[in-house]
Amino acid sequence: MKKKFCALTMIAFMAFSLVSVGAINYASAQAAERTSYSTVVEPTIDGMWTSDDEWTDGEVTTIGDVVEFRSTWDMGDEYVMTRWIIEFLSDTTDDLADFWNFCIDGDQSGGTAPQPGDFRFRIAGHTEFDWYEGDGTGWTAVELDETEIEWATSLSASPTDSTPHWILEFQIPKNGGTVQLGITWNLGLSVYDSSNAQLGASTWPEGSEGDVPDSWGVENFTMEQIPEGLSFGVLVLLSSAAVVVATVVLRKRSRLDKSS
Ligand SMILES: [Ca+2]
Ligand SMILES: [Ca+2]
Ligand SMILES: [Ca+2]
Repeated sequence: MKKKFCALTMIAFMAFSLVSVGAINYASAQAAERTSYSTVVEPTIDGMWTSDDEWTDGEVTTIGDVVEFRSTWDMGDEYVMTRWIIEFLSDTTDDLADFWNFCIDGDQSGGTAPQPGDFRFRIAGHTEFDWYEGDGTGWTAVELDETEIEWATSLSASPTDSTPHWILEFQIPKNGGTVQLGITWNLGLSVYDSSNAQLGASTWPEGSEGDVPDSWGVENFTMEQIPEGLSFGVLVLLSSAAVVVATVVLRKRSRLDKSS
């Protein structure tokens, strides 16, 4: 009788684990995708919200309450352009060791290490800019034409947060310039505030690693402009719901793991 009970418990546990793993994968896959909508207001790349409506055409993606970023895309004069604003809400201090890392896997080939054709740019101290390309095992610094990217940072207030914080704006051609970055990207973002070292680097997708393309998220793009209903509040609610689902499942799993 005891054996039968144990077997039934084991089967129930395995079934629940399968459901739980499925739920976690679903939740994290949802959290690791975003969409770039068509540009409505072409931004001025000056490292700040130049006008109140400058970035209301981009879907908001968050890293906790630390970072908010948006992107749009359009057919530029020569190339397909993507334009970005990344607001590092919790970094209000100018430190040499602060950094922004932006990793691009333009053919969505993934991998456990950066591959040739994967690119990363890194801005250290909000002023030093470097390009890197994957070499199959890590990142190698490469000289790319400086016109490849237009970027600017500033420590300024914005409609997102009236406390001055670091803001990065940039625009890159996706299918032109000195490298072909690719049209649909997997990407990884990490930012670091050296005045808040205990927080570590904040990454999108959360928990991703800059050196592991398999852990990066997907950026879809659409010809559509951002739907009016897709407001900031809706996005926050959706992402909060995903976190709650993942947390509940993880908690249930860990309780079961402990009891098994
Ligand atoms: Ca601007
Ligand atoms: Ca800082
Ligand atoms: Ca790749």
